[in-house]
Amino acid sequence: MPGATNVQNSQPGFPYEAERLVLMTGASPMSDIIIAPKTRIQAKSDHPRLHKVILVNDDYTPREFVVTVLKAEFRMSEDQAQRVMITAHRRGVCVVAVYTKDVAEAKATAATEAGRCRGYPLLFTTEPEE
Ligand code: TYC
Repeated sequence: MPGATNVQNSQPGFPYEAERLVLMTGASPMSDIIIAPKTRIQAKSDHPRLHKVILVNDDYTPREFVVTVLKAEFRMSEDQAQRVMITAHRRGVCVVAVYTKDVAEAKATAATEAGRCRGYPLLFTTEPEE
């Protein structure tokens, strides 16, 4: 189209926002008006947000079982697992580790399931890091 302006940015994923962008391009007014919707294209980040796995305290799961699950599912040493368990026990929650979203969710589910298999209400949750 003669005189038209290309509103697409050549960089893929470039964050682009327009209220209502009107480009007048030629003699016939109606057909040459381009209205771009208000849009924001979010670039896929090179560093996707990491997600925390959080251990939640309860009154029933034995301490030693919590330690066993932490060692098995999160590859912690006895000492690390003891510290994380006792922090959750005292404060209510403790961050266990951070992973990509998929890995964090899979590990939290597997660790919660390990408790459930034994009839314990042991709970691991996930949340995105700031
Ligand atoms: N509070 C539990 C008890 O006294 C032990 C425990 C610690 C359970 C941490 C869960 O996330 C937890 N047996």
